Order: sequence, then structure tokens, then C-alpha cells
Amino acid sequence: MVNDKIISEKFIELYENTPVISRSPGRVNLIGEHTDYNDGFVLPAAIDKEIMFAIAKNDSNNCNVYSFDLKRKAAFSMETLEKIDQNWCNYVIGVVAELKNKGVDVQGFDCVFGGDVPLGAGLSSSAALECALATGLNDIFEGGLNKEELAKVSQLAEHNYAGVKCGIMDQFASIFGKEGYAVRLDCRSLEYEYFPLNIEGYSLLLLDTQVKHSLASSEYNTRREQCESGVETLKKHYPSIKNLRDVTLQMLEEHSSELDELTYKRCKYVIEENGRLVRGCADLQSGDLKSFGKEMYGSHYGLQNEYEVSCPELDFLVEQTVEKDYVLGARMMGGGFGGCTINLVKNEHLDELVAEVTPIYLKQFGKNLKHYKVVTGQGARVEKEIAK
Ligand code: GAF
Repeated sequence: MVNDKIISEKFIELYENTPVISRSPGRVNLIGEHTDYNDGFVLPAAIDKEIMFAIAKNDSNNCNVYSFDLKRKAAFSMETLEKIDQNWCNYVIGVVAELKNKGVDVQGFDCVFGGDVPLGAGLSSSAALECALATGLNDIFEGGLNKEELAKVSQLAEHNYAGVKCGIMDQFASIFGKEGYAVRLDCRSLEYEYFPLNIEGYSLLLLDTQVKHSLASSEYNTRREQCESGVETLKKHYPSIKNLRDVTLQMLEEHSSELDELTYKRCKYVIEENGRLVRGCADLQSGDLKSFGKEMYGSHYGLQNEYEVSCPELDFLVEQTVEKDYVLGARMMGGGFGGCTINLVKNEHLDELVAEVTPIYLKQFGKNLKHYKVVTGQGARVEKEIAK
């Protein structure tokens, strides 16, 4: 398994220098999907799977990057910071460019990176990469940016270099995550609250469809535009609204005839999902896991039927859980079109669920289901001492 020792040994072998290690985790989201870029609420948690960078200045104007997982090298000059053909390296270039835009005096550096966040599984491996690098560069070049600024820089790298107009959830969770807690984030004010994950007797289990849908980024940006177009129409009647966060179902219904069908469905989903999150947080606080589980199913059906970002594999996995009384809730997680479902499962039945679903999933889709039991993890950090 990749760890900081292996990454730093590779660094020493390649560059004959001593690195620092910066790391940042992937995330899950309990509820509140596609609400972040609508100024709504989300409830993510950092997990114990991370991307790590071994990194050091090299007193030049060039950057050398080695991807441990891909076993590939790339290099770029600080002069241009344009995208290059090796797509995987554009996340790195994006973070450098956005840090410089923010006034951090980033100069040449060498790095090796790798980790154990599954790629394309909806666990935010790209945010983990961006946040680990932003945190590491901010440290070695003494940029002085705070955590919120680092999350925003990482988000901009995703917008401008990966082409996904994502919200702030993934980068925020990766930087602010805390072991044992979820983060209830108001995506408008960026006020947040650490939310104890009191799910005693139950676990969060991810079922990984192994579907990596190529439509994910273009459809994501389309959803964002549809929400914005709904707001534009409603603004004519309610000039003070800024985003779907400010719209109630009643306001939407009153003007539904002015919206095309798709825009209406997208807006309705977002407004309802914010409601599910607020109720879901109250359920978690009062220990009513059954009720929280119902909100999770509600979220999935909204994402499936109204927001239309699910796929047959995700729907199938959720349906498999409906009749099982030891599963309280299940839903697709993240941007959609593939990746994982998140399931709230009674501890004694975790193995049983996996054993039952794996063969029928293989029969139905010809794919090997993967699964991960989620353990919460710690947010981004830099370590000067490398484990022996
Ligand atoms: C992706 C995005 F990156 C997040 O900002 C969020 O919108 C999520 O999809 C959907 O909730 O992970």
C-alpha cells in the first residue's frame, strides 16, 4: 500500500533532496447533493483515504512531477502554466496557477504524489490531490493562506484546469475534515459546524459500481446552468433572491408555468434536497437513524428522477437495499453517473449485504462490485517528519 514512507523514498531516489509530506483526504457526503453550488447545505466527512505529496523547492523555474500510481513523469515551466497533454498533471498546474493568482510566490519545485483514494469512485480524489498540493506549496513557499483560502484555490483549479464548475463541498471537506465528525457546511456563508457521527450500531458502507461515466463533467455543468436559469426567471418576481437557496417550493410552484419542464424539475430537486438535509441533521442530532435513512432514500429518488444524475447501476444497488430492514438508508453519492452508493447498514449485517449483492450485480452488469467501510479521517496537513 502507498504510504508517506514509500512516496518520500521515491522522491529521494528521483531528486536527491529531502521533502516535506503534505496530505489531504477524500470525502463522503451523508446528504445534501448538488446543493453546494446553489448556496445550500451539505454534510460531508473526510475519510481515511488520502492523496500524499512529497515536495520540496528546487531553486529553478521548473516543476518536476512524478505520479506514483501512474508511474509517469511530467514537467512544466513556471513561465507559462498552460495545460499540457498529460492530463493528470493539469491538476498540479492548476493549483500552482491559482496559488499564484492569489499572490503566493510559488517557484520551481519537485514532487512525487500518490495515495489510496479510489479514482473516479465519487470520493473526490481530485479535490484530495488539489488540497494536498495547495497545502504543501502554501507551506514551503510561506504563502500564508488560511484553510478557507486554500479550499477556494483548489476549487478554482478544478474550475479552470479540469473544466468542472464544482461547488465548494469536496475541497472544504478535504481541508476541514476531522476524525469522528461530519461537517455541516452552509455553502453561502461558509460557516460550518462539526457534527458528531452518532450512528452507534451502524456503519457507512460504500458500494462502488465501478462505473466511471464520461458524461459526468459536461452534465454537471449543464445542471448548474439549469439551476441558474431557474433563478433568473424567478428573480423577475422576487428580485432579492440570489440563488435556489432563497427559493421555497411555494414560490417555485407559483411560477412553474414560466419554467421549462427540465428547469422546473432541477429546481424542485434542489429545494427539496436542502429540506432533506435540514431534517436529516435534526434526525442525527436526536439519534433517529430510521428517519435519517428515509431522507437518504428521498435524496436518491430525487437525484434519479428529478435531477437525473443517477445511472442504472446506482439505482440497482439502492433498490437491492429497500427490502432489507438492516439497511436504514441508501443513495447515490457525489456528482453522479457512476461512483458509489452510500449505505447506512447495521454492523452485524455488513458482510451479509456485500455477499448477497456482489453476485447479482455481477450477473446483471458484468462488473465486480467493490466495497469500502467508511472511517472518518483528518483534513489536510503538512508533516516535516517522515515516518521511519
Ligand atoms: C461533485 C462536486 F465536486 C461537488 O461540488 C458537489 O456539487 C457534488 O458533486 C454533488 O453534490 O462532487
